[in-house]
Amino acid sequence: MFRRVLIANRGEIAQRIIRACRELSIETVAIYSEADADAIYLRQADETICVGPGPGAKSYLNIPAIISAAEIADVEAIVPGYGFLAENAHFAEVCRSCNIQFVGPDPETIEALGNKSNAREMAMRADVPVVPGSDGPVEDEATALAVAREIGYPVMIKASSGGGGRGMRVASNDPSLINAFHAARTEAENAFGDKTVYLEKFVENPRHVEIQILGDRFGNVIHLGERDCSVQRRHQKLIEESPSPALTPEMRGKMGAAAVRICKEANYQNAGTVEFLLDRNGNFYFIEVNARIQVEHTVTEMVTGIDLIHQQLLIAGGERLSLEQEDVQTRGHAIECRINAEDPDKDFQPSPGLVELFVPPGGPGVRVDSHVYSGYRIPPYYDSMIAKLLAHRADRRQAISTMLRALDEFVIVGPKTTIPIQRRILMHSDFRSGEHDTGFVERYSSNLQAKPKT
Ligand code: MV4
Repeated sequence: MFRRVLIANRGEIAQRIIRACRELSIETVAIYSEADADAIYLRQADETICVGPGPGAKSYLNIPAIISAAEIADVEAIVPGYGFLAENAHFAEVCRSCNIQFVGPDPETIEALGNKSNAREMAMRADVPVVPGSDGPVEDEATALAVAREIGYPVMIKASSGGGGRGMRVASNDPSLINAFHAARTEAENAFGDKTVYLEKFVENPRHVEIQILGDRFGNVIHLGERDCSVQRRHQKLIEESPSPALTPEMRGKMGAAAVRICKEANYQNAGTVEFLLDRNGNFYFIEVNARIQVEHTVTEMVTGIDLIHQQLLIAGGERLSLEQEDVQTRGHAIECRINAEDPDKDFQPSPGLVELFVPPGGPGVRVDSHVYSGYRIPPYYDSMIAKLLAHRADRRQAISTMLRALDEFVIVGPKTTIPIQRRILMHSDFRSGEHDTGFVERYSSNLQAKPKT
């Protein structure tokens, strides 16, 4: 196993990785920006190195500074967490050329899956259901029209280099498709430096269900069940849960097996997530692979009892998976609320600054992953998530009830947070019955706003 690793991240995930390393007796080197000098994870790491000023581009995305820190601190591996450099194939390649183990998939795999059109083709080769659409990229207007006529409107135009909701457009007829095709290409060229797009049939108000995967260096791949992430707003997840209230055991088995097949096709190593859309009729379709640990990995940890960061480190260290598919058993129901420093009544406008008081909930069935403390100042440069609150109970109804209790108990004085809207979502009949889809928050956003005081 590694003796010493560098953590190329900040906030709660840096702390999460340090906790896992401690348990495995791995020394940790934390990096930080000038804006994070008072971060709590710096006290938990064995060594700390400043890599630049506040803005992410100058610090947590600054490859030469991070690699220099890794060389100076003499680490064997770099753990990227999520965001920043976690899915940067070039960074993984630089790590390799410096003889530093990147704790994630190979650069080739990151690259292959980062191209969504290519990932779609890999899925088809692995006999994984994809949304009806183009065979690979669509290079011209005539081909786009021909594909649309074959699969039927509405269609979605997606940037190959997009993902996570960026670079997508819907078209409902020939003229709007011609328009959207050119607009999408221009937008993709500007955003990603790659104007390649592909076409899919548009699935209206799908559910978002994803499968957690682990793959080792010996070709073993297992799945750890699903997470339902249908409660989101503008592609920002607000609540995740496992198991999905929309899956039958039969669908779960099929989706898990499909996710394992595409990961084997991609020679996938380390922890990853295979994302699917689920339609009203119970059909599921592959959309993309996230080649990293995700924010919501904690939900899977709760129901499986498996520490995913331990697994990442063990796999990257060259160990064989100690678990077989049959060893993965889930217990009960877990829900996660992402507590963001945002004002849900002001269009989720970020609300950084001083946290005067921070008293997280506790008690039976509750887990809080957070880097925030009373007196902490939330820097304006990074994403606004300040805590992940999880409830784990025997069934969904009890998990909701424990989550509501924990949300009420949470004291955060200073910034505005998403706690009030999460409370209202958990009280909503569509959520409670498990019938919600990815359109839920936007559809009900007016009902989910705070009641004006009279
Ligand atoms: C779609 C779709 C409907 N039809 N593809 C958005 C994020 C990216 N991962 C894929 N996304 C979608 N792809 C087809 N063919 C609808 C979405 C989508 C969505 C997907 C998952 C979670 C939330 C979403 C919100 C809006 C749209």
